[in-house]
Amino acid sequence: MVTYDALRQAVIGGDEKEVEAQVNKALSEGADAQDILKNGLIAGMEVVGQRFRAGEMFLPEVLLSAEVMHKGLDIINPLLAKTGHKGQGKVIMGTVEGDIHDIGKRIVSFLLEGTGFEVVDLGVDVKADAFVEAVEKHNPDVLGMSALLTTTMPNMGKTIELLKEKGLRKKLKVIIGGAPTSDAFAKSIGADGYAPEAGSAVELVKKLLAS
Ligand code: B12
Repeated sequence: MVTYDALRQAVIGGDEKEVEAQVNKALSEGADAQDILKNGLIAGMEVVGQRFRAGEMFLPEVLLSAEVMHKGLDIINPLLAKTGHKGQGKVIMGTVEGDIHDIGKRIVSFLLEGTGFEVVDLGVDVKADAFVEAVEKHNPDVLGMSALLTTTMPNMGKTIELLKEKGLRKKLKVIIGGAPTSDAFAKSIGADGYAPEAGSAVELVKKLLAS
C-alpha cells in the first residue's frame, strides 16, 4: 500500500524537489492520481492551514507550501483528466475585483478537480463583467466566488446582479466563500450557497447539482 507521509511532510516543509519526487514515486508504485491529491497534497496543505491558524507557521511558509503543492498538482493533473474523472460538471472559480487572495480559492479548485469537476479558474481581481463573460463563454453549472477582504465582499453581489441583468442567473448555481463571508451574507446577495472550507465546498456543489 502507498503511504503519503513523506509527501505530506514535503508539502508542509515547502520542499519542491521532494514533493515532485514523492508524487512520482507514488505514481510508480501504482497510486491513483486522485488518491495522491487527496491524501498527500491536500492533506499536507490542511496541516499547513491548521498550523498557520495556531500561529505555528508564518505567511511565507504558507505561500511556499501552496506553491510546492501546485508543482505536485502539475504532475498529476493530466492524469486526473485522462482517467475520465471530469464528468461531474463544470465550475468557474475566481477571486472578486480588488482582491488578490487566492490560496483558499486554489485549494477549493484543486479539490473540485480531484473530485471530478472541470474547473475554469479565472484567477484573482476578477471584475463582475469578466465573470459574466466567462459564464457566457463556458456555460458552467456552478460559479464560485472568493473574497478575503470585507471591502471586496460587495463585488460578489455586483456579479450576481449583472448575471440577472443578462438573463443568466437561472442557468447556474452561484456559491461563495472566503473568511469574511457567511451563510447569511450568501443569502443576502442571492447566492445559492456558502461553504467555510474546501471539503464542504465540494459537498455543497454536489448537493446543489443533485437538487
Ligand atoms: C495570505 C494572506 C495575504 C497574501 C495573499 C497571497 C495569496 N496568493 O493569496 C498577501 C500578502 C498578498 C495579502 C495581501 C493583503 N491582505 Co491578506 N491575508 C492573508 C492571510 C494571512 C491568509 C489568507 C489565506 O490564504 N488563508 C488560508 C486559506 C486556506 O484560507 P481561506 O482563504 O479562508 O480559504 C478557505 C475558505 O475560506 C474557503 N474558501 C475560500 N474561497 C472560497 C470560494 C468558494 C466558492 C467556497 C465555497 C469556499 C472558499 O475554502 C478555503 C480552503 O479551505 C489572511 C489572514 C487570515 N487569517 O485569513 C490575511 C487577510 C485576509 N489580509 C488582509 C489584508 C488587510 C490584506 C491587505 C489589504 C494588506 C495590505 N495592507 O496590503 C492586502 C490586500 C491585497 C488585495 N488587494 O487583495 C486582512 C483582511 C481584513 C479584512 N477584514 O478585510 C486579513 C484577514 C489579515 C488581517 N487580520 O488583517 N494577504
